[in-house]
Amino acid sequence: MTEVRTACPYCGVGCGVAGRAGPGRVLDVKGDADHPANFGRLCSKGSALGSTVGLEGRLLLPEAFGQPVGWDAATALVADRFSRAIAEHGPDSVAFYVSGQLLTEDYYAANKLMKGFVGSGNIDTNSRLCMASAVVAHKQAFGADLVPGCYEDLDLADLVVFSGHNAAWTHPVLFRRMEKARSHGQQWIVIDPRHTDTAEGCDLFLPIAPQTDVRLWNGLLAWLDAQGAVDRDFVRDHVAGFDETLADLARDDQGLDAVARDCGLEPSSVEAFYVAFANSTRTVSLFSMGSNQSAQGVAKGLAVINAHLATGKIGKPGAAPFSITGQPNAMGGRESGGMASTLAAHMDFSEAERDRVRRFWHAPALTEKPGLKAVDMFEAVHDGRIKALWVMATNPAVSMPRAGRVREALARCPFVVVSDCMAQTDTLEFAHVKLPALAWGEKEGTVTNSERCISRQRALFDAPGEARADWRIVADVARAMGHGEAFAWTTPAQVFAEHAALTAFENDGARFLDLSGLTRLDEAAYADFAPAQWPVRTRGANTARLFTDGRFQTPDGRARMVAVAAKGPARAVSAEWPLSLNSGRVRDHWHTMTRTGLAPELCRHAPEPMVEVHPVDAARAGLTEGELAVVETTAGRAVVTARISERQRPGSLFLPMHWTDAFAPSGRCNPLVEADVDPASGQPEFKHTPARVSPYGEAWRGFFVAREAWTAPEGLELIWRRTPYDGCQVHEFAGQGGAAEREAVVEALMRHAEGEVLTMDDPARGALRRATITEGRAERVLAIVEMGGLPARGWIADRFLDDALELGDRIALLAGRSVDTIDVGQMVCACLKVGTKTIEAAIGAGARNLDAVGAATGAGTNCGSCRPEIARLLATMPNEALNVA
Ligand SMILES: Nc1nc2c(c(=O)[nH]1)N[C@H]1C(S)=C(S)[C@@H](COP(=O)(O)OP(=O)(O)OC[C@H]3O[C@@H](n4cnc5c(=O)[nH]c(N)nc54)[C@H](O)[C@@H]3O)O[C@H]1N2
Ligand SMILES: Nc1nc2c(c(=O)[nH]1)N[C@H]1C(S)=C(S)[C@@H](COP(=O)(O)OP(=O)(O)OC[C@H]3O[C@@H](n4cnc5c(=O)[nH]c(N)nc54)[C@H](O)[C@@H]3O)O[C@H]1N2
Ligand code: SF4
Ligand SMILES: [Mo]
Repeated sequence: MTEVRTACPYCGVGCGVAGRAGPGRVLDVKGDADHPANFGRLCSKGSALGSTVGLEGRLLLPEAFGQPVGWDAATALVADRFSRAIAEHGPDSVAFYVSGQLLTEDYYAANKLMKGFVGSGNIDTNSRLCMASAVVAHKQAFGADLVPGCYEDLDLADLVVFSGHNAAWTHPVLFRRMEKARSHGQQWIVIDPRHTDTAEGCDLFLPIAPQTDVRLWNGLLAWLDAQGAVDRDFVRDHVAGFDETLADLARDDQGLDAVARDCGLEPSSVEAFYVAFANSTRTVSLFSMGSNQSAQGVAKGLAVINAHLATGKIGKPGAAPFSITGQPNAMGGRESGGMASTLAAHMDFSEAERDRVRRFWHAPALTEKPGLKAVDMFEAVHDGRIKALWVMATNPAVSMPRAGRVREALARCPFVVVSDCMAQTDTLEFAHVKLPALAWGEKEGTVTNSERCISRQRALFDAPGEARADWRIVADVARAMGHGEAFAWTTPAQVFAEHAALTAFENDGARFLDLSGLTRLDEAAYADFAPAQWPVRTRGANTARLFTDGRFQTPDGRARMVAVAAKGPARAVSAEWPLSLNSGRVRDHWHTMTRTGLAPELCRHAPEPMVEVHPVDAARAGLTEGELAVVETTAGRAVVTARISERQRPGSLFLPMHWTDAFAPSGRCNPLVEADVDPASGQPEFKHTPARVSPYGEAWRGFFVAREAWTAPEGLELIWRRTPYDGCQVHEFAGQGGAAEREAVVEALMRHAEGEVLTMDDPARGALRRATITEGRAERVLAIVEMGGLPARGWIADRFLDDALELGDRIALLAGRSVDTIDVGQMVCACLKVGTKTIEAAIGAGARNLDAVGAATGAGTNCGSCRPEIARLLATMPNEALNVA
């Protein structure tokens, strides 16, 4: 097994991965010790990559209208239907919806085809849901979409402000880097309506009222000015718009009390934030989805940037406003022009820029204008303006706001093409043509991470079935549409070289995105390419920080401060919809679970969809911990488990975004989220929709363990969700009916059961138990109860790994776990598979701090994203002076 160095396909940290692949697609991964993003570390998701590379569930053949077809036929069909729509209805009648999980080469090919050869701007990416507001803020402030800082700044900073960023869960490896800096005195301030794991050990937590960040940051700017904490020299030499911005602020009361009141915070906390910001030269303000995913996302970004510009905390070691990217290649998409609102290579739609790109591409039909942004694009699909849509590497039926309406749009669209690696996603249900794409570990290309660092993804396995690289699928269709010469690449290195050449084309230093040093990478150099941060103006160059000389990409070289007004959320809460529905990520899942749902170890920490509710709101609604709750908004409804938590802000609910039809049909978040967008960026307000919550009122509950994934029995109104385990699937469900409904469930789930059937019923508790055993192996286990508890799932699920069940275990399948096993409890450390009970036992046995728990159990010693949770368990220990640092 030879070692291949590649990059992780999950988050925008962009960790280097060293993988050894063996026969049967066995894969061993570790962190690449030389990669500048992670220096050898990986988080739980990266560490579990080996569990996600099997061929189970893969789409391996092209399909058209439900039938497998060859690539030639599939390519010809797509080309023909797109060409016909363009001929009959014009170029704007077609669209591509793409993704930050494509490689830069894929993005480049798709963008070139749509904007240069189809002649429409209608290519947009799921980065519209993610980074669009930061992009617009960067362009307004810096003159282009430029990320000033780098990860080293996170090591060097004295103060890190997390503004709507749950780094402990979403960028775990960077979080570990900051934990190290923290042990040398770095301070953390967390601004988030929820007390996240990132907030767990911070110096100051600001539980901000939803959508009031602009007020808080504007208040900071006014306060800095009043205190004389502005860097006058920096502003004089490098910034425009300072006086106008300050004058604009003066129209409101920016006093601490007024700001604190509007943000729902204590004046003393607001002041502590302001003082810390003023006193620390080396400050990094990380802003993420709590900032971008807002109808005022651009203003939130600008308000952060304004404070940094006014104090000169930019372009210096340890000082930057830092928009952190979510997806592995959100940055590459922005660079290549994958957003409808940019043209290509950081050029837009001015006459001169269009002319330059037209000449470079020899484009016959360069688009004259930007295209439709994601939400508008799906509206245009819904009302019939778009006749042909090609979705690549994203799952909009799950991840778009108003997902119910997006599904309607997809169902109405005359021609839908979906390129994906998996055979079943919620979006593929609507595809007329399904195109099998190479997955991570099979594809070759480049990605750019949050710190502008370009890294190679390299193949570890041969291409399975008929799957092909996304760039090649696009290029083949382009050729079939008659654009042979412009799409004649035969390798990804050629595509990359062309992309690099476009960034360098007629670039006299005016455009910071400049890959001049990479235009001549030949196949061998591309194969060996080592990570580099752009601009890369000469071969081997690396640019860690931008703006170190105080020059920005504006005509006069000055950064712009832009006055931004504080506003409320797009929709106010009301008596009918009194709560603010927030949404986002859990620690171990990735988006729509098409990959992390394959790794049982990643399904333990948050096994099923839930809503987090503050105890006050729960009491008001009559909700009990662990019962099912109905969450409703004007857009839709979900039924999920109630998790009652002090860490939630009163008046707010939190629903994870991840669950899909495949795992929890009634637990999907996005049918509930309204599509209110920022007017400039088009990014939806995923973090706030007025909502209400109430008990579902289940009459009984049950679970069903089987070797395969089952869907809910037809014709019954069950709340159904599925959690993968090693060797089996655990299905949880509940109903509102009586004994007849329970009997019907037993009938449906035990139908055609073979082998020995064990039965144990307890009519007094409405309890029904069934287990089937074939040749000594557990095949199905069913437990239903009207009153009282259900047996622990973990032990039963583990029995599906046994080849010959012992007598005692057979009985215990029905009755619950046998006496001599220890239930490990809820999974805390996904990397080393350590549960709460094991950790509590270690604490009970004398482990008094994080390191001691790690030494005793292994928990928290790999990626560390569970360390805040272990710290919380430690903190529940009585009467001891604990050291959790
Ligand atoms: N485990 C995991 N990691 C991931 C991903 C994943 O799916 N799973 N996805 C990746 C992607 S694509 C992205 S974009 C990133 C996202 O990374 P993050 O932005 O860290 O993740 P989120 O959970 O979406 O949201 C962050 C926080 O914003 C808070 N928030 C909500 N409203 C407000 C508000 O009005 N003001 C403030 N200040 N905060 C608010 C939420 O409570 C939440 O804690 O994660 C990346 N990493
Ligand atoms: N409520 C709510 N909704 C949200 C968010 C939120 O915070 N709250 N966050 C938003 C954000 S920030 C994001 S980034 C989006 C993410 O949302 P999506 O992009 O819809 O989520 P994924 O599950 O990552 O979808 C990627 C799809 O591409 C497939 N795939 C993976 N690799 C490849 C490849 O190489 N080629 C091809 N062709 N296919 C591939 C996967 O199997 C999967 O089906 O969700 C957004 N939606
Ligand atoms: S932090 Fe985790 S998910 Fe993100 S790139 Fe690194 S290993 Fe992958
Ligand atoms: Mo994202």
